[in-house]
Amino acid sequence: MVASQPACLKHGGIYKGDGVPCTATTCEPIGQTGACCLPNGGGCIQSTDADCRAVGGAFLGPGTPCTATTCPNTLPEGCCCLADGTCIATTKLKCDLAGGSYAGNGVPCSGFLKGTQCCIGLVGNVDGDETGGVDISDLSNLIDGLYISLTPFPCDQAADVDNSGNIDISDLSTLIDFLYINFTPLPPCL
Ligand SMILES: [Ca+2]
Ligand SMILES: [Ca+2]
Repeated sequence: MVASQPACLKHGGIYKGDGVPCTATTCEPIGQTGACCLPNGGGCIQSTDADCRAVGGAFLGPGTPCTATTCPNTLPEGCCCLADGTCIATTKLKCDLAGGSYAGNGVPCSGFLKGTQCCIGLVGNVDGDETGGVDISDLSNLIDGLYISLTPFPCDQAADVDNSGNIDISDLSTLIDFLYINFTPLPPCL
């Protein structure tokens, strides 16, 4: 609507300038989402103009879609597990924006991980047995997966015993410490 600047601000509006006419595109609906190109080639998310600017992105306009070619993504991807338990391959930035837990660049979402929260309660059930118990069979499974057969773990989150984001010798020492040395309790699943 056309109004004076004080009248506009009084009603919480955004004053576009003296003499600027109202056309179909003058005023964008406040809070409407559209495509947002993330900085540094981070790809596209759907967000409001304000949220997009808050992360340094470029807002393409309300109602614009994110397609495969809307904004190029040149950043590495890895598995991101969301609060609802679904795991998707995406970038760390997008994962952080979605409040997810990023497993690391290049870490795949295994078939077991995808769509399920495979690590429930505490980490350490490396062999993924249904009881969830942590014992010597989890230790041998971890050694086997790390150094012998290199078989993928049924649940990477559970095998990341120190919650560091990757699976390596420090998970082995953490598990040995828990089972046989200091019995330090294992951390909760991320
Ligand atoms: Ca087990
Ligand atoms: Ca680890």
